[in-house]
Amino acid sequence: MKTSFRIALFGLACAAAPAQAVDIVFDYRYDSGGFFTDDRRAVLDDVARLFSGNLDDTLAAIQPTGDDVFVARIFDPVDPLNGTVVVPGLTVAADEIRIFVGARAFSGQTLGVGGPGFHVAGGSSDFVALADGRGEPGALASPPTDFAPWGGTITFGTNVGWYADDDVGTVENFAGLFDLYTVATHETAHVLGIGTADSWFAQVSDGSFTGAAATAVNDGVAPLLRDDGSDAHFDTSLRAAANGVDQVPLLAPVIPAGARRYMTELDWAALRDIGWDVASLQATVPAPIPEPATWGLMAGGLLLVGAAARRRAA
Ligand SMILES: [Ca+2]
Ligand SMILES: [Ca+2]
Ligand SMILES: [Zn+2]
Repeated sequence: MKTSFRIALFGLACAAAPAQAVDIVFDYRYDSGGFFTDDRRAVLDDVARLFSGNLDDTLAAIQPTGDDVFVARIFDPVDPLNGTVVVPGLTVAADEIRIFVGARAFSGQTLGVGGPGFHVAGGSSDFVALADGRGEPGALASPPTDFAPWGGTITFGTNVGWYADDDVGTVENFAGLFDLYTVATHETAHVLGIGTADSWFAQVSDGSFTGAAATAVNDGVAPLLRDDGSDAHFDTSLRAAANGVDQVPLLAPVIPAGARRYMTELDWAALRDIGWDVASLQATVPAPIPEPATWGLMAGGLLLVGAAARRRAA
């Protein structure tokens, strides 16, 4: 009788936790100013679930043993334009991408700054290759065709008003505020390599991004990049579909107040071009987590199974 109980439990676990490959983890240890209140962390959870649910890559763990050494360094989450810090003793689980977040008052109109971290690895050549490429051979190719970071940094500006949406599947009026979901999604895409990875810059030519998937989505024309010397963003003249609606690409450099923007097909296509295993070009919000009513049903079913098992045992 216990056997049937265990099978029921296993089925429940499968239903509740669909398999996902990449696991984005936001890390708040550098949030010295207390910027990340519960409602803001909930928005970042949505951003993590959006990318975790749509990127199917398998990334090796970085767990140095013996003579192997891994030292992770990041832009300082509370002062990213002026310094870097070492993350003491960081190790990285399989499929994990750890993003350290912070906040500070930027001069001017900066909403956020984001990018991948760095590292120094030493020891066996196998371990160094694993730290550099996490088992993705294209990340070690020349030129690189993939990108497999261990994580990075995002810093949000504190001199603007933020909107923390408790349901990113709906858009309401938040005039005058900046949308945390929009900006956090934009900056996470930078951590994942748009405008930052070698596999991105390997496909930049004459002010355009020449990746095949992005070009196909952009009506066969290599999408134009913002002409500011960084080649890190799409041009604001571009339009691409998000939820079937035309939108400026999320990875354009300007996000107005009061506006929600999603990852468009062009933004996802660019991630695919730089090496990510993107499941869908149409993802805009994360899949819903089970409603409390659903959980109640599941718990009820579980209790019934348990009761049946006990009865039979008796
Ligand atoms: Ca909403
Ligand atoms: Ca990959
Ligand atoms: Zn940007």
